[in-house]
Amino acid sequence: MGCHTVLAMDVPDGLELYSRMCFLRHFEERVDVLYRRGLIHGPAHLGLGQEAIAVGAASVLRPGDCSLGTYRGHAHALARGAPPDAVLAELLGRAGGICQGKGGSMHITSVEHGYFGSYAIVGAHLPIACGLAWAAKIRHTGQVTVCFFGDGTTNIGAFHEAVNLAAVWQLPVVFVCENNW
Ligand SMILES: Cc1ncc(C[n+]2csc(CCOP(=O)(O)OP(=O)(O)O)c2C)c(N)n1
Repeated sequence: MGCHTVLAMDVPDGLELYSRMCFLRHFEERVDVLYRRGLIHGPAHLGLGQEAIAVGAASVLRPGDCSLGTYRGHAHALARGAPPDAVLAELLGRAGGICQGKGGSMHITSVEHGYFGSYAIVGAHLPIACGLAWAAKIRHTGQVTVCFFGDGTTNIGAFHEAVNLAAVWQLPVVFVCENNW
């Protein structure tokens, strides 16, 4: 798929984007309430204040494109179209959760929606993003991979290896640093 196709795609208007951001904000606020009540199994890392990154990036991704996030990944999964009830069920450890209740907050994944996972290990997903991008390149699929990471990732070896590989192999991957410091 050529660059012109991306530019011609139907990007939602500002009101729609704002509405999606508000949804993510309310979702995270409700998760916070549930966590404080002791109903969430394991940790729950919220993305409060980072909604625009998830919504903005997802708004220009096509259905076949790939994205990956950190353990702070609820919004990224939802922004790609993962069903909110299944994400919430996952946080509650229920069998109907998006990972059958076995992954929890830090491992929200929905390959079906192009979201190739949230990763608890800082920096672990950057080489995986390179792998997805490499597969797209050698198969000439035109898919783009977007990999979100926190600023704390930049002192991890895998970060340096991944960005170097991406540059040397000219991979169709975009690394997005969410600096919430
Ligand atoms: C390889 C590895 N080392 C250490 C940790 C422990 N750890 C969990 S969160 C975190 C800080 C990450 O900061 P940042 O990437 O800026 O993300 P933020 O939580 O601020 O969104 C660390 C060091 C980890 N999960 N993985």
